[in-house]
Amino acid sequence: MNYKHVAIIIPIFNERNNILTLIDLLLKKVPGANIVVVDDNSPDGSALAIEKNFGKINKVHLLKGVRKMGRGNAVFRGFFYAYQKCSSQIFVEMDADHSHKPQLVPQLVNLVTANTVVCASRYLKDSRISGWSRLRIIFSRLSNFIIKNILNNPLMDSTNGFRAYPKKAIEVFQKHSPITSNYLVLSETVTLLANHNFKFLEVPSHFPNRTVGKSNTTPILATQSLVDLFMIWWHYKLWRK
Ligand SMILES: Nc1nc2c(ncn2[C@@H]2O[C@H](COP(=O)(O)OP(=O)(O)OP(=O)(O)O)[C@@H](O)[C@H]2O)c(=O)[nH]1
Ligand SMILES: [Mg+2]
Repeated sequence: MNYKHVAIIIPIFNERNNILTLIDLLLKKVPGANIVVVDDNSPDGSALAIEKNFGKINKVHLLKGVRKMGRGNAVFRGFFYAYQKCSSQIFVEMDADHSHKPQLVPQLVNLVTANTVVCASRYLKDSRISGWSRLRIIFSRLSNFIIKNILNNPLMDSTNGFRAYPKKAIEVFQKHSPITSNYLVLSETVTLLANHNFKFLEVPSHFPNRTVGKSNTTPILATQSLVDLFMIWWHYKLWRK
């Protein structure tokens, strides 16, 4: 199968020791797909490593930001680039740290329809998380429970950034810019697309914790997420009613 209609967007910040192996795997598991890596001027030289190793492969694209602007912001830059330059029909977002497995991409892509977004979930019966402390699992489940109830969100896991979107969803993002730009944007896009009558399909996934490189999640970003949740609720649930 050739996946030339697919664009895979990977936001990176200091992922030099993950991104090269991930691109290698994606070139094998999702042949023909455009791979769009969005780097925010990582101090560890991620961009240079990509240029050195994949500079001659025209399916691998590198977008360079000038400073760290958040995962969500990076993914949107990648979506809009792929929409314009690669004529893609299906848009996948995934992390670089190997918590999102490249072999699941074809399954996500094959289930997308014109108005269905397909989301890898860590909280279905056949899902699995490995390498997380009990505290982190409780924190993640609790966050999802709160988000689901406050935003009336249909997903069991709306904080996992491993999804495949149809082209129409990107057109919604172009018309209605999300108001958040970090991790909570994943919950915001669900709310935004649900308001535009999109459906969501969750598929079970295995989520191993990163073993290489450092987490970008900080206590400040976690606190920011609470503020973002309030902003999303205000903007989409209260203000728009
Ligand atoms: N371009 C860009 N990428 C980012 C930014 N923040 C995070 N990322 C990337 O977004 C993805 C998710 O970030 P992680 O650091 O893995 O966050 P996390 O999964 O909550 O944390 P871990 O569990 O420790 O992996 C990774 O590929 C990061 O490199 C950013 O500001 N800009
Ligand atoms: Mg991660």
